[in-house]
Parts: sequence; structure tokens; C-alpha cells
Amino acid sequence: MSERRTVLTTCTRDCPDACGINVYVTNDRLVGLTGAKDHEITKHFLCRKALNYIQRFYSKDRILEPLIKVDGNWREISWETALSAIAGRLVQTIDQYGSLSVLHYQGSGSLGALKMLNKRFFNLLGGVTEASGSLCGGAGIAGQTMDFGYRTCHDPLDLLNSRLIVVWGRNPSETNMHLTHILKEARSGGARVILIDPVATDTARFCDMHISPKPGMDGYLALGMAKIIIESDLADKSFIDNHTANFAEYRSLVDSFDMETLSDKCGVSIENITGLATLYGGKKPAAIVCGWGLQRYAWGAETFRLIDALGAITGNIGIPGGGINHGHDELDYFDESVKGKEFARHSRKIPKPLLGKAIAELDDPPIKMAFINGGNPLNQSPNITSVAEALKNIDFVVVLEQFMTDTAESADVVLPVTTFLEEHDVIGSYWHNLVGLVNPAIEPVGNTRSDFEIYRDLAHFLGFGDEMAGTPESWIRKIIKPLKKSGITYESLLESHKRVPGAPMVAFEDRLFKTESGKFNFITGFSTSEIQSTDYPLVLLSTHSRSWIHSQLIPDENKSLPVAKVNPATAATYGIEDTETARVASAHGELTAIIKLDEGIRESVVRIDQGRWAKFGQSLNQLTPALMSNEGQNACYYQTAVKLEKI
Ligand SMILES: Nc1nc2c(c(=O)[nH]1)N[C@H]1C(S)=C(S)[C@@H](COP(=O)(O)OP(=O)(O)OC[C@H]3O[C@@H](n4cnc5c(=O)[nH]c(N)nc54)[C@H](O)[C@@H]3O)O[C@H]1N2
Ligand SMILES: Nc1nc2c(c(=O)[nH]1)N[C@H]1C(S)=C(S)[C@@H](COP(=O)(O)OP(=O)(O)OC[C@H]3O[C@@H](n4cnc5c(=O)[nH]c(N)nc54)[C@H](O)[C@@H]3O)O[C@H]1N2
Ligand SMILES: [Mo]
Repeated sequence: MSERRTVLTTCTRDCPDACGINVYVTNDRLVGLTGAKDHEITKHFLCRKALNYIQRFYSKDRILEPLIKVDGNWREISWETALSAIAGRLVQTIDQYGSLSVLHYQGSGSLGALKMLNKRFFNLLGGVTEASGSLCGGAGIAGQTMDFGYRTCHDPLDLLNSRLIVVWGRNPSETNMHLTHILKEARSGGARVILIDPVATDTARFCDMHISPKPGMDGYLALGMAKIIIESDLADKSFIDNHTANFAEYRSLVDSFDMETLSDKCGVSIENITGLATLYGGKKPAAIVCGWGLQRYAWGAETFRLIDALGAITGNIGIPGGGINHGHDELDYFDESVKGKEFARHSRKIPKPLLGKAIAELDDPPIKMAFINGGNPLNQSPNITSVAEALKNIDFVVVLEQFMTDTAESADVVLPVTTFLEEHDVIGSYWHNLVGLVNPAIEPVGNTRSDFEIYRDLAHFLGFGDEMAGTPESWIRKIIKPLKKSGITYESLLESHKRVPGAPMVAFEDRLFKTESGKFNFITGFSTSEIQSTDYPLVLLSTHSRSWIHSQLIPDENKSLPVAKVNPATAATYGIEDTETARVASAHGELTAIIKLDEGIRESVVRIDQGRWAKFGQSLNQLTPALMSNEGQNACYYQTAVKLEKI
């Protein structure tokens, strides 16, 4: 008799949707995944990267034993040997150089809240050097924090109250699938949906209008819209007078440009800017949904602020169906004190976007040992060449991984970790307001352990085991304690995902902003720099793929070449035809790609999905510059100038 089970869990991957998942297990083997039916966002549907997960899970390339590098070759060792060797090395390093000589790098491989315990370990160690800043949304968050006091968004289902929705620099068809369902429903209820993206992505297919600006230049588009809105008397004077600060200075900024200049800068005709502004200013309530693509430039925060300003001048802030929606913190509903900040006697941070340079420059103390979990900085950081150089100079690198990634390959010890289908955890979303438990569907395969178990067990070797002791469940119960007042308990989460009661449907409904003035704070200055140069006249958008997340491909998926989508007119200037192979080169590096002609891509733009592996010569971050945004310590991946060369 075969034994069948269904386990309810939640996806922990770094994605807004944080889906409820039913996992089907037959005879202790995963056989299928479906979206949880009664999860009000997932609604039974899973995306391609989730559906592909079983293949990843059972890949022959998964690491199942602790590994140590001996003379350049990997050798399997026991957990006991691995953990005692690491503990011995830690004690020696800290004795000699202090705890700040240890670097902790936590990526976004899993957004489970239990991953906060990894940080607790390093705080208990005395406080280490932490890779901070952002590869993701730091610029947008910084911009919105300057305007509103903190970043938050409307509940996604509030979009059903909007008459107009502008999707700006976000590609939900590939990266946030359940938003597309809401957009389609809003549209069938009469809302108009507009996409602003230099690429006519699959999202454009169900939009009423597509505006294609020059990459990085949306701030000028927003200024142009503001000019039309103000000059055509579409502004909400009452909102401006009562709830905003710095309007006069912002108005001067708007007035300092004429429409021709703004149109030229953003590459959108005055007619289209006017049409867009008239729609946005005229169809209240109107929501803007901003993505991450929009802010991967040095001035990403300022771009967000100029878009926030559109919400403020039209009074689309604090009303149902309005808002400038990016996201909120996925830890919002949890107890972050488990990180144990109080244990750290020292603290030092280095920004992820400048990781290579920062490691190379640190002394007093220099970095001697590094722990990397849930991240692949040798693939996902901008300008990985500089990161690889820096990592080589660290005496002892420990990587907690599922696969022999570019980063794991560079380590001294690799510890095999479980996937979310083998772990306990709890997770919120950075977009919607449901929380869910992560329940193991099957026993860990091979000799894998969760991050929590690894750090907890390592703590025993180091004499602070008591502070990390306990089961995952006992820590999850602590983490979700703040939810108790809303009636959400561990037991209730075992039954189903729960919407957090009281989670706002509308952001800033009380118009109380946590800024210094208590009001919405307008931006007062803006500048950008040229991305392209004569030698490198194209912009590379290294976007997110529908089929995988970040670098989480299995090695075999790297066998084909990446596909570079370009406008036929752009390809023609290089004499390149559809399906031909070409070199894509920046000032920092190059790779080979297959050219796919696409009328929907703006001229002078190259779009390639990022995530392929550097060890196969295919990481796009061989080409990206190590730049950091003016605000928010964000990586500026899309500020990459390239050229094509026919091969
Ligand atoms: N399948 C899948 N899902 C994912 C991810 C994944 O890798 N794969 N990653 C997850 C993570 S961590 C994140 S942060 C999100 C990212 O989610 P998105 O923000 O949707 O992803 P991006 O691909 O960065 O960019 C979105 C769009 O911005 C456009 N864009 C680039 N530059 C500009 C610009 O200057 N102006 C405008 N208007 N548009 C621009 C790009 O052409 C692209 O279509 O997705 C999450 N979901
Ligand atoms: N060129 C370019 N680069 C980009 C971007 C871009 O748009 N263009 N986008 C950026 C964005 S938005 C982000 S968020 C970052 C993401 O950067 P990273 O967080 O470095 O992304 P991943 O490649 O997903 O690496 C996560 C690794 O963690 C492993 N993993 C998964 N779960 C666990 C776990 O529970 N424990 C441990 N120890 N490991 C686990 C996975 O196998 C994977 O190798 O990348 C950025 N890089
Ligand atoms: Mo991200």
C-alpha cells in the first residue's frame, strides 16, 4: 500500500507572493505541488519557478554532505568534524583579530523569519562585520521613507477599488504572478491598467496602454506628468495644503524644466506624457504599483520620490484605490528581538553593492573568516570580479548551501542545507498581509540540516549553546507572539494561512506621516547621469526570469546560452540578425548570448534574464558595475552600458 500525504506549507523564496502551497507526498517522495485553494492571494495557482521546485529538490547536483576543500578538491566529512573545525577556527580568529574580523553575509535564499536566528548566532559571538545595504529594493525603500516616514503599501486587494492602475517598472507576469490576477479582475471591473517599462513585457499584453521610457529616466517622466497636472488644474489643493511639506520647492523643481527638455530626457513624447498625466490626474482613485526594476540606478530613490509626489499632488494618498505601492517589510508582524542585538558588543557593516571593494579596504581588523548563508554573492553582487578577488583573500570561508554555486565553489567548507520543503519556519510577505507556517513535507534528504540547526549546533561548540537552544517550533512560537493579540496562534496557523487582522487595506489612511514635519515630504532636487557612452551605447537590463529566481538554476540549465532581446533596429546597427550569436560587452566584462529580435523593446536596450552561473561564463554580473545608489545603499544593476559584437 502506498502512503500518501498532503502537507500545507508556505513558499519562502524571495518573492512578493509568499504562496500557500499544498505539497503531495507519496511513499516519502515529493510528487507534486499546487497552490493552496483557500489562500486569498495564491488561489490555487503556482508560478513556474515553484512548479519547477521538485526538479530542483531532487537534482543530482544537490549537496548532501558537509564538504571540505583539500588541495583544491572537495572531500566529504562528518558534521562533527566540520562543526568542530569551524568552531576551532572561529575561536582562534576571534582571539587574534577580534569578532569584527568575521563577516556574515545573509542573502535572500529564504525569507523565513526563523532565519533571524542566524543573526542571533553572530550577535552572540560578540558582533561581527555584517554585509548590509541592499541588492534589491533599498533605493525605493529609502525614497519612500524620506517622503512618508516609512515604506508601506496598500493591501493588494485594495487595487480592486482603483479606477486607474499604473504598473511602473515592475513585471508581475514574470515576478509577481498573483498581482496579474488582481490587475485583470480590476480591469474587468472597469479600471484601466497602464504599464511603464522600456520593455513590452508579458505584462503589457493585458494593459490598456504601454509607455516606454528611456531606462533610468522615469523621474523626468514623473516631472512632466506633474507639470501637466499642476498646470491643468488637476492637482488636489486641499491635500497639498493640509498634508504636505516643501510643495513650493517641489513646484520650483517642476518649473525649472520645460516640457521639451523633460520629454527629451525620458524619451516619451509630450503627447504621451500629457495623455498619461490627464488620465492619472483625472481618474481618481488611481494607484501606482512600482517595481524593483525602476530603482536599480544611482538615483533610484529620487525616481521613487518623484513618483510619490504624483500621488501627493493628486491626493491619491490615504484613500481606497490609491497609493504609491511598492511593498512593506515581511517581518512587520513578527518579534525581531530574537535577533539578540543586545548580545553584540561590536558592530560593523559593509554595503553589499560594494562588497568586493569594502572587504579589500577593511583593516583594523581585516576580514579573516566569512560565513555566507542563503546568498550567492559571487553571482548576484554587482561586478562579481571584484567580489571574487576579495573573497580569495579571506583565510577561511564557510558557505551554507544546497548547490555548488559560484560562491560555494570558492569556500573552504560547504555545509549542506535543507530546502523549505524539509524545514519548519514561519513567513510573512513583503506585499500582501497573510502569514503562514512553513511545514516540512518530508525528512531532510541526505545529511542536510537547516540553517537554524547548523548555527544552534555550532553554538554548542562555542559555549553559548543555551542561548540558541530549543526546537524550531519553540522559536517560531516566540517570533509570532505579537500576533497573539490578533488571535493568531501556532495552532491556528497549522490549519491555514491567516490574514493579519487590522493589517491596513489602505496605507496612511490617517494622513499621519512619520516624517519630521508629520507631513508628506516633497523631493526638492533631482539629477541623473548618462548611462551610455560612445563606446558602450546600449543599456543592459539584467531582469528577473519567469522560470527561476536569481541564480537558483540547476547546473544543467546553464547548458544553453542566455537570450538577449533587442529591438530589430538596434541589432541592425551591428549587422546582427535574429537567432545569431553575439558578444555582449561592458567596460567590466563580457558574455556570449543568442540575439532575439523583439519589436517591443525600446531601441538601445538589451534585456537578458539574470541568474546564470559565472562558472559557465554566463553571469550578467560579470558586466555590471559596482555602484551604490545615492540613498538606500542599493545596487545599480541596470546602470550598465554595453555594446554588441557579432561573432
Ligand atoms: N520568477 C521570478 N520571480 C521573482 C524573482 C525572480 O528572480 N524570478 N525575483 C524576486 C525579487 S527578489 C524581486 S526584487 C522582484 C523583482 O520584480 P520586478 O521589479 O518585476 O523585476 P525586474 O526584472 O527587476 O524589473 C521589472 C521591470 O522593470 C523594467 N525596468 C528596468 N529599468 C527600468 C526603468 O528605468 N524604468 C522603468 N519604468 N522600468 C524599468 C524592466 O524592463 C522589467 O520589465 O521579483 C521577485 N520575483
Ligand atoms: N544583474 C542583476 N543582479 C541581481 C539582480 C538583478 O536584477 N540583476 N537582482 C538582485 C536582487 S533583487 C536580489 S534580491 C539579489 C538576490 O541575491 P541572492 O540572495 O544572493 O540570490 P540567490 O541567487 O537566490 O541566492 C540564494 C542562495 O541561497 C540558497 N538557499 C536557498 N534557501 C536557503 C536556505 O534556507 N539556507 C541557505 N543557507 N541557503 C539557501 C540557494 O540555493 C541560492 O544559491 O540578487 C540581485 N542580483
Ligand atoms: Mo530582490
